[in-house]
Amino acid sequence: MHLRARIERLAVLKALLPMPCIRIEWIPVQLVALGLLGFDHLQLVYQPDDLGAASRQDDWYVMEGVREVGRDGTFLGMEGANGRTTLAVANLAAREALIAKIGTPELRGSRRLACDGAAFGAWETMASYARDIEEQDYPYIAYGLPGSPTPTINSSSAIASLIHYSGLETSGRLPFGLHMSPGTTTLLGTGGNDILRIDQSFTTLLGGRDTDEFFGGSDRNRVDKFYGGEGDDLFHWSPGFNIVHGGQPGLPYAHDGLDVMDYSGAGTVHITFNAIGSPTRCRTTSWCSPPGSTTCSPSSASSGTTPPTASCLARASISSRTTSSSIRAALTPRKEEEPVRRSMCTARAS
Ligand SMILES: [Ca+2]
Ligand SMILES: [Ca+2]
Ligand SMILES: [Ca+2]
Repeated sequence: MHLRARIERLAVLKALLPMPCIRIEWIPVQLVALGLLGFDHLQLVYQPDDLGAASRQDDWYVMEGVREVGRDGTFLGMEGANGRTTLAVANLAAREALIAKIGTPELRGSRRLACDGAAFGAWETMASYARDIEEQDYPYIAYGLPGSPTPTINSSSAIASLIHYSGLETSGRLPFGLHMSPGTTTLLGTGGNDILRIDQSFTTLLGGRDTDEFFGGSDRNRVDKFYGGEGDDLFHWSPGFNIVHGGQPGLPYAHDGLDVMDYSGAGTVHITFNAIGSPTRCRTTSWCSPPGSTTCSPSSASSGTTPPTASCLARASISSRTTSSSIRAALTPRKEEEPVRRSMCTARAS
């Protein structure tokens, strides 16, 4: 047999072999009892082989973010984080009863993200990160307005984060027929040290536990949001109006850590305090001493009423650059037993 004929035959045989696939799908939220705002709910499924798709969905594995109501609040949980939960088990139904509950893959706009020998490894990686997200106790926030201090943290955020960590080249593929599903631009950090960057895919970054470092984007017209979570986190300034929170919504201030805002190279930085918030919760190290150096010294220059109870620490390096930046740091209360109220520090570099 000629070489070319052999190659063509091998290609045909390969096409006939069952290949594992990772798919992304959507389900209207009313079907998963979320009942919030009419958004669609994303899920990832692992199809052990790509043959007989519609009839064998009972055995497909599923991973999805879920809304968990606990005594201390509402949190983002992960269903199927073991990587071996089937659609039948997750939905407590099989065959026709399962179709009646969640429809067929076609009705869910099922779309392949990966369909090759690497799919299993990518799925295992996703499951590992799903367990990490499950342990983070991120607050579940169905929708936060783009310019508000509130992030969107929902099931779509979990799915987008898992795809990011899997390393799959998905080019932002979403299920066919998806309606509204906010949260896909939120990246959830891990329980370890993370270096997180704003890019074309993510405009909201959450560090979670441990020491995390954040880098912003260059688009001045977009509001980027950063939330350090627990631990001592470091934020680098970036152009435009951004929201920087050393902790995250609902996190007791005592768990926040000592977070640092680095304005090196930003130009002149002006820091003001929100008169509505309690000024006793903000101390700002705002001015470099002497000007032009990168050494910061404690100051209460902005309001004259700022006792030294550290919550946001800004490093300002005065240079000849004229880049402007406006950054708001929303801070949660220091005392754990206090209700969640924010005091604000607003920093403007010009
Ligand atoms: Ca982290
Ligand atoms: Ca952190
Ligand atoms: Ca922190």
